[in-house]
Amino acid sequence: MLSKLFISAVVLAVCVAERKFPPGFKFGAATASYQVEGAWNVSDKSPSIWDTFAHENPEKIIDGSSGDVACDSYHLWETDVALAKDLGLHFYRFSISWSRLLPNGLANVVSEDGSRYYNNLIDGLLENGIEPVITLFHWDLPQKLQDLGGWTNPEIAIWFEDYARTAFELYGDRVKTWLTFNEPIIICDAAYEKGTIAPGIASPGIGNFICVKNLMLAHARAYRIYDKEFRPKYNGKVGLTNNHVWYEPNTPDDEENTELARDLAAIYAHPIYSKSGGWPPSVEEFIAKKSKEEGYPRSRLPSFTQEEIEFIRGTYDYYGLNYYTSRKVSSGVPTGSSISWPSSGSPEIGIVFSSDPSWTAGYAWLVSYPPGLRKQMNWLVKQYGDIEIQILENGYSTPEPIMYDTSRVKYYEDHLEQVLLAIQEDGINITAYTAWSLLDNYEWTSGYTSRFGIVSVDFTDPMRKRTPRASAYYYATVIKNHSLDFPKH
Ligand code: GBH
Repeated sequence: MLSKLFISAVVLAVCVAERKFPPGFKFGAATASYQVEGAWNVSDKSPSIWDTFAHENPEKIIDGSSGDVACDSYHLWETDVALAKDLGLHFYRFSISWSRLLPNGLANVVSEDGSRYYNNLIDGLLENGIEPVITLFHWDLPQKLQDLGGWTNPEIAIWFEDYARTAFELYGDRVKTWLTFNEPIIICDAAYEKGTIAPGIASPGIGNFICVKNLMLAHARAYRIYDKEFRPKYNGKVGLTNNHVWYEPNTPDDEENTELARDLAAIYAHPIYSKSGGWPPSVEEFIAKKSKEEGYPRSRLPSFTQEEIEFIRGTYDYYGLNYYTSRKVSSGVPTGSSISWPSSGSPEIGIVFSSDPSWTAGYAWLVSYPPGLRKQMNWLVKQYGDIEIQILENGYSTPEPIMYDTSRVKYYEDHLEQVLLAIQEDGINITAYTAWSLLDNYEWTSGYTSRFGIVSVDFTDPMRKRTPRASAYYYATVIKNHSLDFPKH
């Protein structure tokens, strides 16, 4: 009798649990300072490289716009908190504008206005039962530091450490999840490839590699001061989030290049997450050989000292993953659009990217291939072992501000299904999922022409009216049921 009961209970649990998320799994949504805050010159805030870039190069932004006002979240943050609460979000991921908090870039002056703004936002979230998750750097470097070389000046690791310490001191008592960097691949690779995004410097194969070395050291410094000075009293987690495009070979002949493309993207992960530390060996070898052939006296990829390798290795409490799209890899010389990312290929490796006919074309670069998310996570676990993965961005855009956004609902459902498969079938330790974005916002060089929000924003309205879309209701229902299965009405 008892065993019969037990068996039916198990059967029932399996059926019911099928599309249920594990207890404690967290759902959130994300934004970034330059994309939502506006108030670009309020009080003592100094300009960031995106203020400069958008103001000086309107022709490089599809609609010639800037983030001067954006969603005006600097003034309307309470509305954002209320929306997050209505959605039932467990956490809200936002970023600090470095030049709003430290107008001088360096940590000698902390802006009263800036520190009050983030204090209010953090307290407002906590009062509503929403965890604040903070990104320290989501691309808006203080212009003053760019004038000194930005990410190509090795001193930036120290500037960043001081900035991070300021933020940990101010907010560490209430903020338990920190990201040092959002998508280093965009900060270094995309930024230096063609000069089409801030800071607008084209230095492919050189600037990007200097940038990643300094960025790795900056990350490690921030992590280590957290470890030493803040973890004992605050006990939070520090990591960063990488954007991965899942690559698949076009033909069996493209297998080797495809793995090299994955490794090349992992120069932003390997120094931190691998057991050995340092650059991925395949990449180190490949760039050294190429540099030699090109007549350089040394590799274009700067080396680390053994001390640096050890200083960076292991500086993480979780793996942050931003996943949007996938590409097929074949040999060839990339050409094509200068403002799209992922671009048409990798000139470094000599490969071109394409989509697969079976993958769903979305708006611009955003081809939807949900299994790519699961495959990417399996690849990461194979590389770095049994790491905790937090999905810190995933989302879909449309060119029009439609409210009944069925394509976005489908994108979310299909990707969440892959998250469940990765947890249930592959046993991957995924603890969080984040929708990009809570709001329509300033989509970098696409300006306001690409809408990622589950909540729409009317950019013609001085009050920037926010209206939840169908996808917001869908996401709220998933969160409430903690499952992809729920009664439909
Ligand atoms: C993420 O980037 C970012 O974290 C977020 O800020 C962004 O809004 C979101 O995803 C959606 O794009 O000027 O050539 O880079 C993902 C990578 C970066 C791809 C911006 C599209 C615009 C073209 N995206 N990029 S480009």
